[in-house]
Parts: sequence; structure tokens; C-alpha cells
Amino acid sequence: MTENAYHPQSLEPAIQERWERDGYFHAPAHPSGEKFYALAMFPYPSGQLHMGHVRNYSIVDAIARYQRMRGKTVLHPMGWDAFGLPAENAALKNGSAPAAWTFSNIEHMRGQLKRLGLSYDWEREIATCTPDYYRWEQWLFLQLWEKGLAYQKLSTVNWDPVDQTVLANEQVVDGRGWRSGALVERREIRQWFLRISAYADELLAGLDTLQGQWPDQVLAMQRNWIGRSEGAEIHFPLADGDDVIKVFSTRPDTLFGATYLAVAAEHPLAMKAAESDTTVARFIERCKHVAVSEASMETQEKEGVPLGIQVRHPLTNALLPVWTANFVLMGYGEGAVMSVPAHDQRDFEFAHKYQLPIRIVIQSAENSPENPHELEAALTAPGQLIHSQSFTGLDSQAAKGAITEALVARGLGQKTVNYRLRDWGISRQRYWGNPIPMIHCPHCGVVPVPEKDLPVELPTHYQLHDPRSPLLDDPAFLQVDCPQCGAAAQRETDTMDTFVESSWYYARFACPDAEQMLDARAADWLPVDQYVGGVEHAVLHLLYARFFNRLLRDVGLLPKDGAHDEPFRRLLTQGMVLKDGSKMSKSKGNTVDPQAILDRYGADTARLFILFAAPPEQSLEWSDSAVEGAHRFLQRIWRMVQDYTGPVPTLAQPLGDAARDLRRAIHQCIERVTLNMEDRQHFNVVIAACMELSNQLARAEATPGSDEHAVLGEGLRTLLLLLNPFAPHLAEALWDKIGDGVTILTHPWPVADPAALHSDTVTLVIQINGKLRERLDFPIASQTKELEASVLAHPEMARHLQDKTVRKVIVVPGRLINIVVS
Ligand code: ANZ
Ligand code: ZN
Repeated sequence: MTENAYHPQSLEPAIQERWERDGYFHAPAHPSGEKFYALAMFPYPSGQLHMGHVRNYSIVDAIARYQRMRGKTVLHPMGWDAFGLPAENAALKNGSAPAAWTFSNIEHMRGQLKRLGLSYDWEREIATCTPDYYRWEQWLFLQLWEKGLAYQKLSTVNWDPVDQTVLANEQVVDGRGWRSGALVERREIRQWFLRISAYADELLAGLDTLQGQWPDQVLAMQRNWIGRSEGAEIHFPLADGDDVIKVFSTRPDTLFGATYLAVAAEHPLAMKAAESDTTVARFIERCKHVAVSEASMETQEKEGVPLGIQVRHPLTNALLPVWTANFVLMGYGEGAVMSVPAHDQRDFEFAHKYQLPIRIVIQSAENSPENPHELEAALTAPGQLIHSQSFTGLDSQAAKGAITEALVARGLGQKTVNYRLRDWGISRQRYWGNPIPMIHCPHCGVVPVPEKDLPVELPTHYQLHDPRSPLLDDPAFLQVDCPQCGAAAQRETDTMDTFVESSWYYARFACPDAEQMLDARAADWLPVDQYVGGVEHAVLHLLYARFFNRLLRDVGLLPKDGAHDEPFRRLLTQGMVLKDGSKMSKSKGNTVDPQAILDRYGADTARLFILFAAPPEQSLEWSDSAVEGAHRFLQRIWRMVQDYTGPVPTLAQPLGDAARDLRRAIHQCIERVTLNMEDRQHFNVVIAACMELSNQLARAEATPGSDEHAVLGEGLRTLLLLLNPFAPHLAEALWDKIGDGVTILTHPWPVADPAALHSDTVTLVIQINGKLRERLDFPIASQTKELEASVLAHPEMARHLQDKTVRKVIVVPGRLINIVVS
């Protein structure tokens, strides 16, 4: 081993020490000049980094380092999404306390991140399970409670009758409790909700401002999730009594085709009918055992039973029967639908199955059928109304408005908008989470914990023996005096969904030590300029964070200036890391431990490989030989720079041909790389361009003192600057040898020199009778006449033109020459 061989195992820690000592990655309290906030979705401290983490953080680190070189003030923080179920599960398994387990994992993973040389401002580190963090969430909860944006309602949970505990969905395996194996029951209990529905319209409109900055697929998923539908609420009076059944319909134009109503099994009228009708009662009971997810609603066999009651059509007064059906969701619209079998496929199938009448009221084509017997499927397209009283002849669009107005005039309906988006249930009956700051008093009901008593600290001393939350059995936590009347009262034992913590951490990073939830620093640093994480967070996390950002604004912690509505200006969703074609996972046993790669090749190789193997948004197939290849590439750069003799001289103009061509290659590379760093973010293309440049540099025959030698020096420096975002340790160490004596970290990103890009020749496409035959170089300043002559005289053209008569030569300047022959 020679003294100056490439030894990343010793080199990288030394460079990291230097970075840390000089504090290069500390962001100032307030940005000076242009700011750039780069953020990766923070990890759950599970214990070990996996390759998905390495990919995520390498992408963001490359961006952060690039932006520093662009002269921006960069904020690049890291922290821990530290509450959650795995800590409880681990505690149950090995008798540790969730807090101790979590903090020791954080210790270990922090070490791994540091070994990767990621340019974090570690002074801003956050762990969400510390009272310093979660107390502000409790504070916000109190504000939301005051505004009516946090509330309680009955909701269903999974109950394990043996372990006597509520189970999270992931603890239910094939309908049984994960530990006890007992059949899980559904129970209704009071739980806490956040009124995200109040922000549905704003969250939807905000998506338009993200167009082009977020992946289209993520925008589409959020739009669907919010699911805005315009339509009408229509009232059908009961034939007996003066009650009405309300339905929501997006097609009021089909009102005259409604032949029956269908209500959900949980609808009050179905429940009432069940009291005296055992068929209805048995049907409702059966529905209870089917999963409530919409997906299974969609695929299950459509079934129903009549309730034995009738309603009047709001415009014809005709009597229609009321059914209960398993495809009607209680949680959507009014929990009831008007069924229009001629124009809705689901209703069509149901009507066929149960012999219910079908009435065609829309004609969508020339010879659209009028007779229901001719129908093989529902006619779902809009069209012209028939058999619809005075509305006959209107088109669907006009009829929607006109029919809704007629309903309004009769007091039997109104225009409405419905959303699929449900309020966010944040209650978890788990221990390792943020306590909801509420008190239950036998006299006053639900009373908020006074602000001065915050935080409600989560006790951390428990040894867990069974899955039941220890908070339920701890009088020291449970018993409290009512803040209103002083009577003995009980604390709320539900904790918050961990998605609450991850909904605002990005804002807290701007002011991690603030004596309030956020201070003025947050407005200066937000929004995050580049957010990067897995596409599995496309809906929940990213929607909740967009919701919270608006809550923070509306409680006065962020400016209402329109520039702070959205938390993440630009989003990149990185692809998965695969091995042998499937996602790396412990259960498949196909993981590669990042630590092993770090130990063997060093951080620069790991990072370079992972960014070279695929564009960031696509999945990446692990390849040992490609890791080797990345390592060899770095070794080669190392050697090239070590072999470069003497200091880099300044360029003396004019350059000889070879030197000029080499210099052009260098500056073309700068152009190409910069474009890909900025807009496309295809770092694999960037690295490929650097590899190509390194080949060109390696071919240069540069004797010291020659102009080519000087250009080679410029080339090697440029290469280090371009590679710095990807292999920062190597770049920094080699910069010591051929750089400018100042760290490469803040060295300005190279700019392509237009004079170097300039070429004296231009390449033209040569066609014969319109067919491509050659590409030839000509002096750039040639006139059309000169070109005509030189192309015909060109030695390469002789074989194309022999035995032919040239009829005409057409020159398109700068592009092509077409020679017409016969
Ligand atoms: C009559 C009708 C006629 C309908 C027609 C559609 C087509 P989106 O677009 O998803 O909002 N619906 C309303 N509430 C429902 C519930 N709780 N469970 C199941 N289905 C329900 O869907 C709105 C349509 O879904 C509504 O418009 C209603 O059926 C049905 F030719 O009303 B429609
Ligand atoms: Zn009280």
C-alpha cells in the first residue's frame, strides 16, 4: 500500500471530523440571501438503517450540497419519528422499556448516518417522543378544540377479548389478535377526531399550485382521496308520517328514473325496521361481518332486503319502495341513494336480481332505447331527457340545474358538494404516543388540560407485560383534579396517531428550541424547497402535513401571505430498492446491510452506486458488480489526481486543437450536468457524464508545461466539483491537492464558459433524395454557395454520387443539406 492510495475507511472519518469541527452544515437562525430547505422524510428509529434510507438520504444530500455550491443558505436537518407501535412490541418481546429501546436505536442510527457523511445540521435534531416536542402538539390540540376542529365521536375499533385491549389494524392477522389468537370483535368507542373535512376545498385547490412540482401521480391520488363530487341532496318524504329520507346524487337529471331507494345497513330506518322484521335484522347482522373498506364493497355480491316502507317521489308523488343494500355506505353522503337502474350499473344489476322496475329517462344517442327490456347494461352517458315532465327535452347538464331548482322550490332538496375525505381519527388506545391533553370529569364532562399544566408527560418507567396500555392502570397518571370544579376526575388515556408528529416536524426544524410551537424563524425557512421520500406516503402523511400547515397558519404561527400555505414546494418520490427483482425486505431475506457496504467500500462508493444505478424516482436493482464498478471509478479519479504533477497552471490562450477539444468536452459536461441537477434531477445521467469526462481526461496526452496539461488540470478540478454532491469525501480530499486551498463545500458550482463551448465547425446532416446518408463537418462560417461546392467535392460523398446526376442542392443552414439526384 502506497501512502497516497485510496483508503476510504480512514479517509472518510477524517474528512467528517473536519466538517464537524468547522461547523459547515450549521444553518444560521435566519437565512441570509437566498435560502434552500432540503428535507428527507425522517425515519422511524427501528434500529438499523436499510438501503431505502441510504437512497433517500443520498438523494437529499446531493441536492443540499449542490445548492450550497450554488450559493444558497441551506437548511438540511434530521430527526426521529420516534413514537409508535414497534417500540411497544419490542418491549413486550425483550422486556425493555419503549423509551430506552427507542433512544438506543436513535444512538445507533445517528452513528450510521454520520458515517455516511450526510451534511446535516445536527444541532437541530428532533426526537418526537421528547416532551419538548410533543408538548406543542398538545398545545395545538387545545387550540383546535376551542375552534371546534378537534372533537369526539363514536367510532369502531378492533377489540381483542382475551388480551382485553384495542388492537391496531396491523395487529389483526386473519381476523385474530396477533398475540392471543382470539377472534377480534368490532367495538364502538368514543374517539378523537380532527376536522380535516373543513379544509377539503382548500386542500384540493392547493394541489393546483403544486402542478409540475409534485409527481402527477401523487397529485392525482390526493385529488381522488379528497374526492369532491358536486350534486344535490334530494328529500323523499315517507308515505307514512312526516319524516324524509335524504339521498345524495350526482345525477339529479335522472330523478324521474328513480324506481326505489336503498339505505345503508346502519341507517336509522334500517335499524328501526329490524326491530319488527327478522329478515332485515338478519341481513344487518350479516353485513356487520364484512370488512367496511370501500374496496370490498365494490367487489362483493350486491345484496339487499326490502324494509317494507315507502316514500313519495318528490316531483311525481309516485310511491317507491325502500330497501337496505350492502353497497350503500353509511359514511358517505346521506347513507342512502335513489336508485336509477336504467342509468347506473350497480342499480341495474340490483334491479335485475330483485325484479325491481326500470325506467329510461335519458337518451344519449340517435336510436337510444326507450324500452327497458332492450337494455343489456345501464346507459350511464349524459344525454337528452325523456319521460321527465316539463324537463323533457333538456340536456343532462341543464336538467341538473333545473331539477335541483324545482326541488328547492318545493323545499325538498338543495345543491350540495360531497367529499370522500373523512375526518382524521387520531385516537390510539396505545401507550407509546403523545397523550391527548383532556380530562374526563363526572360533573363537567370533557375538560381541556389548562395550558399552564402542559405538557401532560408520558411516564416512561413502565416495563410492559401485556399489550394493554399501562396508562389505564396507573393511578399516578390517571387521577387528576378537574380543572373546572376540582372534583376527582380522570385523564384521557388515548394517545395520538404518530402521523400527528410527522405532520409538523418540518416546521419545527426551523426553530427547534423555540419557546412556543413555532417562532418567526419558521416563516423564513418555510416552505421546504425540496422534500424527498417514499411514494407510500403519497396520501396520508403528505395530506396531513398539508392540513397541519394550514392549521399552523390559522392559529397565527405562519403568515397568511399565500406563500406559506403549502409545506413542500417540490416533491420527489424515490423508487424502491430491489434485489433479484423484488423489494428488499427482512421477510424475503433479500436485504443488503448498508453497514457491510460502508465497511467494505466506504460511504462515497455506497452513495455513488445508489445514485448511478437508476433515476431517483424509479426502482433500483441492487448489483454487487455495479458497486464494485462505482468503487473502481472512484479509485481511478483518485489516481488521476494523484498522478497530476505540479500545481494547476492558468490557461494560456490560444489553445492548440487537442487542448481546445478537451476544454470543449469539459464545458459541455458542465452544461449537461447542471441541467440534470436542476430540472430533471436525473443524477444517474450526471454521474454518467462525469464518467465520460473522466475517460476523456484519461486519454489526454499532457506533458507538464503544455497547454493540454493546463486544460487537464482544469478538467480534473471541474470533475471534483461536479462529483462533490455524490462523493463528497473523495472530492474534498483531492481538492486539498489540486484545489484552491479553500474547502470544496462552498466552492461555487462551475459555470460553462461560452467561449469554450464554441466550436469552429458545424456538423450537418447530408441527405440524398431526402434519405440520411452522412453527417459531415464544415467550417462554421461557410456560405451556402461554398457548402454546395464542398459537399459535392467531399471525399465521403463520392461513393454516393457516382453514376448519378445532381439536379439540385438544398441547404438548410446549420442543419442539413439535401442533394437531389437522378
Ligand atoms: C343517482 C344516480 C343515478 C347516481 C345515476 C349515479 C348515477 P360519487 O361520484 O362517488 O360522489 N351514492 C350516494 N351516496 C352513496 C352512499 N352512501 N353509498 C353508495 N353510493 C352512494 O358518487 C355519487 C353517486 O353514488 C350518487 O349519485 C349515488 O348514486 C351514489 F345514473 O344518485 B347517484
Ligand atoms: Zn368538573
